[in-house]
Amino acid sequence: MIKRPLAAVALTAALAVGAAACGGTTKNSSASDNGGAAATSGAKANPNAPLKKGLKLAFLPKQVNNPYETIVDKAGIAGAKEFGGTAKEVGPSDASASSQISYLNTLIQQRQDAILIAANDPNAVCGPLKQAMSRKIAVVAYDSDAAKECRDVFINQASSEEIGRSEIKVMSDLIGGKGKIAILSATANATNQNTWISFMKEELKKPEYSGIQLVKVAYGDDDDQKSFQQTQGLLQAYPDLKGIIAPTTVGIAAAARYIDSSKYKGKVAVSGLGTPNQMRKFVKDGTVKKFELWDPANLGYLASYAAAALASGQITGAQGESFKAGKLGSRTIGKDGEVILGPPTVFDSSNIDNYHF
Ligand code: RAM
Repeated sequence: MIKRPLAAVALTAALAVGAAACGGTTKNSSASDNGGAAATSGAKANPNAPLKKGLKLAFLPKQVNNPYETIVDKAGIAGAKEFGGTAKEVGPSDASASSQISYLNTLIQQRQDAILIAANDPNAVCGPLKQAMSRKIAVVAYDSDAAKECRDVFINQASSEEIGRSEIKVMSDLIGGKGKIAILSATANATNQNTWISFMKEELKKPEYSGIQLVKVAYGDDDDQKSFQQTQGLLQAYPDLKGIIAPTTVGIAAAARYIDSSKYKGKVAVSGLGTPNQMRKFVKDGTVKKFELWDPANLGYLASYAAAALASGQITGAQGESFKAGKLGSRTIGKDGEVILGPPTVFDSSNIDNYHF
């Protein structure tokens, strides 16, 4: 299971600050409590402002043909209906660094009230995002962050540190704390995967993992075929590999499919982040014992409400501000404009049939 104390401490601290913000204080934030432009421009939040009707929201995922992103955005679009807004999803079919820029330019021209982006690269999208903010378009990063100064808030699926560290813990359990492992990531620029991987590397420094050797980080670019081939390549280069961590739903499904039909089945552990629907078959046939994820639908829903709160002036993105996120209740903005959805769930054969996404 995921260790909780860190999140609990962070949450308690955030709630304490949030309570102050709810008491009617408006907050002029400084660069130290949030890099978001609205927050740093001195705009004032009005926690009692009603959500505006008819808000236009646009979701720009890493790529549109990724089942994970589809779940997130669909739920975000449904969420917008609850507060009388309209939302749509537009985006590229590949997750390369620059693939989102032309979409951003169009959304700015269309004068959307909010742009929600899962950034393929934290910096490549910065220019157009800053332009959007200068035109009073709220910018919400979700799933994969943009550079802090280029968005108002970041809706993170779970604590990045907890995700990274727990991936190592899970893999260590699966391989008995010994052997070579590799990481099969998404794209080389993805903010979310790179942050998780840096925490995985940190975790690996602990003495209890001294028997584990990370031999390679490979990139499948969140492309099914490329991820499959990269898995094959890893096993060719390291036939004695003991485990693959794929912190991407596309990567883990492709890695599991390769291992399932190869001579490495039962010898190489596959873990990481996956959707229960894509992983069910591999859990049932024993290829995958354990993996993790959060509820992607709740991520999109939370992002939608954050966008509406920003576009309505309820929040500016400053640390300590709170907003109501429909069925998810009140949420408070933490350090660096980050809002955390909650701890991930660990799936295995005992619980996977309780989840259908
Ligand atoms: C893939 C994407 C996404 C990530 C999930 C876990 O679908 O890379 O950004 O959050 O995996």
